[in-house]
Parts: sequence; C-alpha cells; structure tokens
Amino acid sequence: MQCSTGNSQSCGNSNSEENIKDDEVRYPDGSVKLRNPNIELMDQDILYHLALGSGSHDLVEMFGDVKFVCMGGTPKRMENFAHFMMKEIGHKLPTGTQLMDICQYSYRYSMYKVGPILSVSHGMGGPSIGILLHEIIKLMYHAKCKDPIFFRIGTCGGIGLDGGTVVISEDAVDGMLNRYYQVPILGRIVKRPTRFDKKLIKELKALADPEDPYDTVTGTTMCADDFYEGQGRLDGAFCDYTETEKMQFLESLSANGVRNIEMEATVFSALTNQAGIKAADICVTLLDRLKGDQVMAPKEVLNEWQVRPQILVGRYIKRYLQMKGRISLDGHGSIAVKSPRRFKLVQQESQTFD
Ligand code: R2B
Ligand code: URA
Repeated sequence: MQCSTGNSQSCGNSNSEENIKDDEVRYPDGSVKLRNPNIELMDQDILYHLALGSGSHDLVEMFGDVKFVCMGGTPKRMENFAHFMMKEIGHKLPTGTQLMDICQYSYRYSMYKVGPILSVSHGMGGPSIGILLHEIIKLMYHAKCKDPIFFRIGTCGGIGLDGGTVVISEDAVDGMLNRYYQVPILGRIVKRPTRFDKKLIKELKALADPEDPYDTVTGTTMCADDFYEGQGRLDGAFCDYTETEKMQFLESLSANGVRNIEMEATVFSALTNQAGIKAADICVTLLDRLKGDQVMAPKEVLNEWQVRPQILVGRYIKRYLQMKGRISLDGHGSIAVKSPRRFKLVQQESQTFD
C-alpha cells in the first residue's frame, strides 16, 4: 500500500483543482463566493437539511456575523459545545431566553449559534457531513460571512496512542491511503484533494498547554467509510480476515504516519479546500487500536475525553476574539472597543492570528 501524492486525479477525467484561486472563492470584502453559477440565478435556495432558505429567512441578519463553524458528530455534543463557548467568551443571552436548535424542524442536524460561533452536528460518515458542508458553505455565501473558519471536533481510534489523546489532522487519507476524496459525479469518478490549512494546524498545536493532563499530537488521519471492517475491526457482524492481517494493516498505517482513524476527514478537508475555507479536524482517541477494537472506557471517562478537542478549539476562538478586541481579556462579558486596530496596538500582543 502506498500513499498517493497530493495531486488531484480521476480516471482520465479530472475536474478537481490543485490550486484554488482567491478570487474564485472570495469577494473583495472577504465574503464567501460560491463556485456554482446556478445558485445566484435561483429565485430562492432552500437549504433543505437545515430547514432554512434564502427566500424564507433573512440569512444575513441571522448569520452574517458568523466567523467560526464548529462541527461534531452528535447533537448533544454540539449543544454542550455551544454552552461551553458561551461561558468561554462571556456571551450573554437576553434575560428569559435560551439557546435553541435553529435546525430543529429539519430533524436531521442540530445547530446552535453563540455570537460569531455556529455549533452544528454532522452525523456519522462522509455522506452525512458532505450534505451538511454543501448547505453550510451555501449558508456562508447567502449570509455574506467573511473568511469563516471551520473546525471538526470529533472522536476517533488512535494508532499507538493512549485513549484520551488529542489528534490534530495534518492530512486526510482514505482507506487506500489516497490523499483525495473520491466521488462519482455524472457517472465519472472525481477526485478532490484533501488538504488542511498548515498555519491553522500550527496555531492549534501551539495552544496545547504543557500542563494539559493528556498529549496533543499531529499526524495523518485515515478516514474510513465504515466503523467495523473499514477500520480493520474483528468485532463487526462480518470478518473475513485474521487478527494477524488486521495487525499488519494497522502497523502499515502507522508506518505511513497515520495516527488516528475516523469517518469524515477526507470529505471535510476536500470540500472546505474546494471552497477555499480554512479548516481543521481535531479528534480525541477513544482507544488504541493496536490494543483492541471495543470502546470500553466508562461513560464518564468518555465524556471527559470528548471535551478535550472542544477545549483546544475554545482556546483558539477565545484568543482570536481577544486579538480582534471583540471580547475582554479575562473572557467575562464584552468591553466597548472604539477602534479594534488601536485596541490591538494597546494590547501589545504578538500578531499570531490574522
Ligand atoms: C468517529 O466516531 C463516529 C463513529 O463512532 C464517526 O462519526 C467518527 O468519525
Ligand atoms: N470513531 C471511529 O470512527 N473509530 C473509532 O475507533 C472510534 C471512534
């Protein structure tokens, strides 16, 4: 098995791009430009799986200030993350109101908004996160959001890593170690390169605290289309390979730099890359796959582990908003900033974030 290069390829009919040009994906003011000419010709665009629409909702009013889109598998985790971020950035709701699931009538995904942060559930696997990404990217366009940043905060199996380790994906590969997301379109296989933003990865890694009681590492993520056979487990309803073959496979992954296995990384990185949106995938390992297949840690432990990627992303967002003068340095309540530029100068902070 070999890692393919980052080149986009298809069966002689590639339509995927190597380098996305800025003016293809951004208007001069930084707002998201769609790479689909059909959308602006439509009378209205119904974002069916979000239960939102450009004709029915004032999307600029509702979402125009969104800067961060955070995605994770389950509705509950993303509701918890919204509450966590509310505390982190000192976001206060008007008295007598509470966070609500904006997509409750879709019965598909859940979405919460906390100031400039959207917290959305994506379900399991490539097709589910793929549908969500199409509609969220269109939402960014309709709402005229400027240079949004996407995070996936998820769970995974580690390769030679203890349970509870946080993994920031450097690359995403499929089950054949290809660095692209392969999708049949109009009867042809289209291969879209998987790529994460290198600077964002570095900034996130720098926010891991040496005092954290767990490791935060970077590495290649294998994205499988299945939890059982697709991830070389012995405990699915079917298994036509031996334990030795399974271990050889996992060892070969490790030799190729793969540090974790999950089920969304290729689609997430390929579609955000295609849209010119900065993105990062941060997952916590629920077990070391070199030691077993079953997720056996007690519920309370799993719950504590699941918060770890949220803490890292929370640090990033909080720091970003502080640097922009949009929240106070102690994170409690907003402060009145007259000039963000001067505020930044007064803070005398290093310019890590753009
Ligand atoms: C991690 O966990 C889920 C499977 O249990 C899947 O969504 C993933 O990527
Ligand atoms: N999610 C996965 O996809 N695989 C694991 O092993 C654990 C969580």
